[in-house]
Amino acid sequence: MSFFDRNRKALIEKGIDPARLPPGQYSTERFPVLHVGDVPTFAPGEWDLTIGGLVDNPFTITLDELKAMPPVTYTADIHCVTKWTKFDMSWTGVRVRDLFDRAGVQASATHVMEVAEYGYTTNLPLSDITTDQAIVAYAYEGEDIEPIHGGPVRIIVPHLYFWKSAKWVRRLELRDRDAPGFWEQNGYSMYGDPFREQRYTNDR
Ligand SMILES: Nc1nc2c(c(=O)[nH]1)N[C@H]1C(S)=C(S)[C@@H](COP(=O)(O)O)O[C@H]1N2
Ligand SMILES: [Mo]
Repeated sequence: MSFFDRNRKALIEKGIDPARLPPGQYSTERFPVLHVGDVPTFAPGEWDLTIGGLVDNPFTITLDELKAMPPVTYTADIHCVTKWTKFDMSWTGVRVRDLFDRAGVQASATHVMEVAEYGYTTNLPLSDITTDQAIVAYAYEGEDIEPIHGGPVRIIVPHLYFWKSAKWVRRLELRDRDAPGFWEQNGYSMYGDPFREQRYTNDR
């Protein structure tokens, strides 16, 4: 039996529905750290987030202002394209769609580019970042997100592979067409649905 088969079997023994594990993934209790480049440090008050592009009222929000908005907390399973899945991760933040409502999204907007510190980018359809669970997250398991995991603030879009959740996010840009972000320019899927195993550019 392969490592993956044993891992799936262990889930059943633990009473976890193995259907929660997407094809080609294994479950881990660890929280791996994955990113390109250095971990940025932000002085208190330095981090902010801009909502821009095809919106009527672009604005920039500080961490204090973000934390003053109505928060949501939920648990979700996170799937990384490097094949790890971690179940029941608890995230707290503000719905991206609440920020977009304040900005007034123009009718022509169809896609969003997440832009992070040091220029990491990732693209997704507008409808995927305006779900109930798509948040600008500032807490993990009730604590501030550690810098290595994207703190002070990262995106969480749990239904897509984790590279679609930018750490150290600084800008959300509304656009009228799709364009590849960092990993998407380097061979990864424009969409990235774990349950359809859309890892690479031509996976359908
Ligand atoms: N800014 C930034 N965000 C990023 C990345 C990155 O390199 N830079 N890597 C992505 C990838 S590939 C993954 S799997 C997750 C990893 O998040 P973690 O380190 O908290 O597990 O962050 C995503 N967000
Ligand atoms: Mo990843």
